[in-house]
Amino acid sequence: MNRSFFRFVSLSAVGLGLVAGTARADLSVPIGDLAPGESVRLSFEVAIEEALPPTVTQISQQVTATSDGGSTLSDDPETALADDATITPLADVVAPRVASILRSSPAASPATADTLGFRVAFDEAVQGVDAGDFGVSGTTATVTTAVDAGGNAYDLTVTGGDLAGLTGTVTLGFSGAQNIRDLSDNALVELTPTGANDNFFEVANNDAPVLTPFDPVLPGILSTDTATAGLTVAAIVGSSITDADPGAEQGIALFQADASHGRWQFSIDGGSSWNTFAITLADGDVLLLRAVDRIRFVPDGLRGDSPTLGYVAWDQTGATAGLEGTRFVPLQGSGGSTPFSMAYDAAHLTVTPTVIGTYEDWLIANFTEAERSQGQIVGQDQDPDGAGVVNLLRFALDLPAHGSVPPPTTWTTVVEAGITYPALQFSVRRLAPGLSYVVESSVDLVQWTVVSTWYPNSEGTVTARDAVALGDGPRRFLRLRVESVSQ
Ligand SMILES: [Ca+2]
Ligand SMILES: [Ca+2]
Ligand SMILES: [Ca+2]
Ligand SMILES: [Ca+2]
Repeated sequence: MNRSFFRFVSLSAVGLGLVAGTARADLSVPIGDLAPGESVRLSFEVAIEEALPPTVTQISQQVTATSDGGSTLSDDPETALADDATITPLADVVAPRVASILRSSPAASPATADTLGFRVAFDEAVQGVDAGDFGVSGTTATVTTAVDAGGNAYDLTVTGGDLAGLTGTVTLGFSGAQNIRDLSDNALVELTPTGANDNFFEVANNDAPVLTPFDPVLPGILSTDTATAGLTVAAIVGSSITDADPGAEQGIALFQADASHGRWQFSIDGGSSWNTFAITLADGDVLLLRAVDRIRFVPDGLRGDSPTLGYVAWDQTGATAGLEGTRFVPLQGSGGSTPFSMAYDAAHLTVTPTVIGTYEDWLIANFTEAERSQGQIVGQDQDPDGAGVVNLLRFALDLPAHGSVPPPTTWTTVVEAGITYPALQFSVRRLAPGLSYVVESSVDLVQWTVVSTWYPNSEGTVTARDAVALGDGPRRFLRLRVESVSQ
């Protein structure tokens, strides 16, 4: 077997004695274990320094192991050397190799560290090693330092970029610009380690976003505002979301978006195209939207509404990155290193009806959302202002919703076929399903008889005459009763 063998041997180290004209040297060169019959070739380059001009003689010896543990030299061992000759080894022609890549700080993966350390070892002394010889993937962090650790090994530090907020895999490799070479200038070509290759970390460095709920109230719209530009998520959440990670992205994960008289839509292309969606808590999944994405409510064109949006904060990290506009099923945990905040918030929108058709619409048009949540204020039989007129009458007779009101009915007379009747005149709603107006008469204020029943009409007023002509019979009383059947 022939083995390449290179070793620097200084003349003094091997005690080469020189005499004029002829030099003999006894070289003791460790060559490892040779089995009997194996051989190894020793090659030296001999520089004759004092000759003019200098001459160089190559000395090459074939050493063959013998059965008694000794060796024989198969080539002529004697070569003439000039006085004061020095011997230098032949150039190293073997490229260096990567011996191993190991995790050094922290020592194991997965990890939660903002700075990662690798130790890269080579099989021989190398030169030209610096941070620029390496690169990492899976992160925008970089190899910032490469420190000689001795033993042909270097300690690399990976830090910066998104690493402090990253949940994912960070893998170390060599950069295309690496120019590592051994001490004889043989370039590092083969980049796969001959030994261990622990060249990656799984990191869970993301800090979940933190949402501080503030019950945002969105700018109100009319029931005819069916093609608005909506709002960006950023405009909805304001400054309610923070994130400990550098350069963190913002977004929301909607878990509730409901409405009674219209539909929610979102756009992930700045409002060029809109997608209708509905989410309720029971769905158990979320719709992911970035800060730049838009949300709008499309009313049914007629009726008022109080639609709401429920959401947690979403930092767009990990497996959810790039999933804006899609359902992420399911929402797997929140807080910790997840992309979702622990806290949730609810945004409220009021759609004011342009035609009041129902008692609910009338409430929306005249009471705040906070007031509408209190039955003692907005109940049909409530009189929150103490004006002697309950809400249902204010609604049915188209009276002001607040404060004192004029008498809701007025006396008049109606002449039919030459006969004059007393009559009640009052306002009615133009459109109010379920609402009716009943005029009743009595002679004793105890027994009441229905005279006529009326419904909302396009005129907005009703003149209801009595059944008995003016001046006939005993004194009579008329009254108006409003009935409401919820729709
Ligand atoms: Ca080499
Ligand atoms: Ca370099
Ligand atoms: Ca972090
Ligand atoms: Ca984060």
